[in-house]
Amino acid sequence: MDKVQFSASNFNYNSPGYSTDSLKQSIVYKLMFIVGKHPDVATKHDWLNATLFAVRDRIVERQLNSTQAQIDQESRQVYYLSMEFLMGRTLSNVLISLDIYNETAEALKNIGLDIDDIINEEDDAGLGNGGLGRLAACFLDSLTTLGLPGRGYGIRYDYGMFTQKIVDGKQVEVPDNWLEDGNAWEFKRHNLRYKIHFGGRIQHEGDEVKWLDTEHILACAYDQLIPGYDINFTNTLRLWSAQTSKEINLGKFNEGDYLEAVAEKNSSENVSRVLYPNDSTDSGKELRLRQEYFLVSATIQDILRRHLKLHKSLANLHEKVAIHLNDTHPVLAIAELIRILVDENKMTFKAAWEMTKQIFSYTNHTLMSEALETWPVDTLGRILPRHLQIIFDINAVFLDSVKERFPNDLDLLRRVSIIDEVQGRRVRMAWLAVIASHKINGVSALHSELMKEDIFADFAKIYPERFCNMTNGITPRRWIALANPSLTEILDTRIKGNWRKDLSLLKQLNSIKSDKTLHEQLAKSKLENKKRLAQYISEELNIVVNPNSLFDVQIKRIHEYKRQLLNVLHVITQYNKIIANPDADIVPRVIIFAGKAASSYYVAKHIIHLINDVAQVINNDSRVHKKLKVVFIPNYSVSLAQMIIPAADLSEQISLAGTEASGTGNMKFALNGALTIGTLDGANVEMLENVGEDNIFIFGNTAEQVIKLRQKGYNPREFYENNTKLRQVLNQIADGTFSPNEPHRYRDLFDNLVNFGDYYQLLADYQSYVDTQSKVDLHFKNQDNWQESVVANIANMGYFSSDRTIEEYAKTIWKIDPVKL
Ligand code: B1N
Repeated sequence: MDKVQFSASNFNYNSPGYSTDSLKQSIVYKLMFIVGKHPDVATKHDWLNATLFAVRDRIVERQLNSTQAQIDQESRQVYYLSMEFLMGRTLSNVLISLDIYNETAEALKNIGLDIDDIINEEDDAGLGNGGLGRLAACFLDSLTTLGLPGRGYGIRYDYGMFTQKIVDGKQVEVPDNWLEDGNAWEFKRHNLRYKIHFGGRIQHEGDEVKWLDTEHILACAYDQLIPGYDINFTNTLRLWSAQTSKEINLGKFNEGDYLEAVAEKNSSENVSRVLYPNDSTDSGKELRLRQEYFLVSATIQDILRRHLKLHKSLANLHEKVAIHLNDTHPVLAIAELIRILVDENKMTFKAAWEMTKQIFSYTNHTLMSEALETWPVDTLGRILPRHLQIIFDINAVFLDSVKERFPNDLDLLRRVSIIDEVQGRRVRMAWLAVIASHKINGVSALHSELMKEDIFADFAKIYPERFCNMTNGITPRRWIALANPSLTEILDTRIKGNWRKDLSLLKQLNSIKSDKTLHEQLAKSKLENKKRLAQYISEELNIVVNPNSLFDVQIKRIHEYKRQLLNVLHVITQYNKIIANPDADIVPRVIIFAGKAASSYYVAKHIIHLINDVAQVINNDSRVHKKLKVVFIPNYSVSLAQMIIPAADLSEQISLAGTEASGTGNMKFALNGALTIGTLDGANVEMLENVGEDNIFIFGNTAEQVIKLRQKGYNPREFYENNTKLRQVLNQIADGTFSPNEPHRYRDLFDNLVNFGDYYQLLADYQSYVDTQSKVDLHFKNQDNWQESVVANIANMGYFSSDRTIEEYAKTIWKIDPVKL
């Protein structure tokens, strides 16, 4: 589109102000002239949208200035490609970033509205499954707060992560229509649309390759501004939405085939319809492959368009562009970049390949084989024939280089080939990512080590210099300043300097770790947060819990490797103990669970059912009244996490050692003053190093012991037979104690543990877990000691700020510098 020419001197406007009065004016103005409602008839949601519009106005100027600064400085940029961005709510976060929370609260109050009501009216942007998607969101916050130039690219799913309802104890999935009432935060970029091709065939014409007879759809850009904290800088999260390409439709329409035209419209727009609800597993569905290609094709086209606009040539692309792959999901970006460079820009394959290797980097988020993406050669060849060809070309060049360095090692070639010939010819996406990336990182120290010993062992020998570790982190803005106002107040009075921007400042607390007033303040803050949660539980679930009990919390996706079932074994053990000794001096506990199960994951759903059944029996047993309560909070989300985490005393991080790549919930809990009970898995290992062994409860086998046990032949039945209490608990699960109407309901779970190998070794870790839980009780009984540990946790967790993580990425992987403002 042509640019309009005008004289800058004619261009006058008033920047919107930040005072209560100015905010109030804007909000009412937006309500009337943008939302189109009179204040007398406006709903809460109308007011929310009006407030979002008003606040958005206040960062647009920053956005324009930030973009201009990047253009002027010709900054090298990072593009973070992710199928998931789990952003949660926007309004409250922006108010914190701009430091206008109080002014806005006052403005709304003057209008007659309560800010909490308006904030809570906002739907979470739930465009992610769990840790991987939330990490991407924390990273954008840190990138921008550090003034680093970058952009997130993802998909604007019409339906995010499903809403979880619990009906008769079972999970029921309900669509999450998060855009139903509009999304006032986004800018639709009407002029930014790219064609995305699928299918067709390849034709060779001399040296040239043509991809012909494809069908195509359009990707439309929607931008969300990402404000940095206390900095005049923003970045953008660009999300793609699928639209039917007009040409296809009109053709059909002219033939008068209205119904077919509409049907086709629906099917191609399906690409951005819904987020796949699998966490740490590969869905293997064709639509998912189309989604992945849709994201990367639009993104690569957009990156190249921008680069050409600024630099007029692609020769320096690798100097200006760093592309990061958040797991293998966007890995087709590699083939797409080569395709565009070679087929559309006439670069040689060799030149394009050399450039590509300098541009890409890749994060691996899991070692579990069921999560590693592979696509049948046939499927990939049918949907993306040219890309398959390019992948074969990459593989050939790579295998040649391996042959040269390791002659006569046929087995090595077979193992590192991108094409797996053993399981029916499949493309191994992780191999492609490793071969094309100059840096490959794991997400915790342990995970990064295991990565080199385990799935990428061969590659670690071929490319040792590529492998590194970037321990995950979380943003203190959302996870402390926003989620925990009372702790924020304590930190603001106790800490010199702004800990929101430099979380290592929390170390100052170490010098006052025995300060009794500090202990009292922390205990008071925790109790406040627990009361807030208790009220929510009572209103939503009609369960009364005592805020003075120990709040023992496990909230995360439901997955066998995370071992919610081990927690349940402890709950039942505790239940039996109270019944056996009614007068024993027991620390009252509320055990809180939350988390979604993938809709197709039977065992995980069954575990949710069991938790609810156990809760039903225990909560209605007057013998344990006041000493034990079990609560499953439905529909876990970012917003719920913001309420639950600050209310926790104990954080359950009990995955089988060697299975949880990092975890990030573990960090959020500790920073909010919960103590951790956990295995030596993922980032727990580094948390132990930071907070010290007196302030964390570690139990169970190490990753090494887990492997040894598996090798020597693990027999869970031995544990069942030799441990009376464990046997009792397992028998209760099997005999219907918690499902009297259907006594065999959980027989399969029992069999998995006792008779079918107990893959995640719950029984091996059971006794160690139960003993360690007793140590927790003992520690909790002495509140002075407990509070000292709380301080030690808060004080020494600064390392786990995502600002630190992003600084490391920026320096060692992306090679980007802050924009000068
Ligand atoms: O990524 C998080 C880690 O903290 C967690 O330990 C890890 O489990 C999580 C396929 C995944 N790994 N793999 C996934 C998600 C969706 C999907 O379709 C895999 N998520 C993780 C952040 O590093």
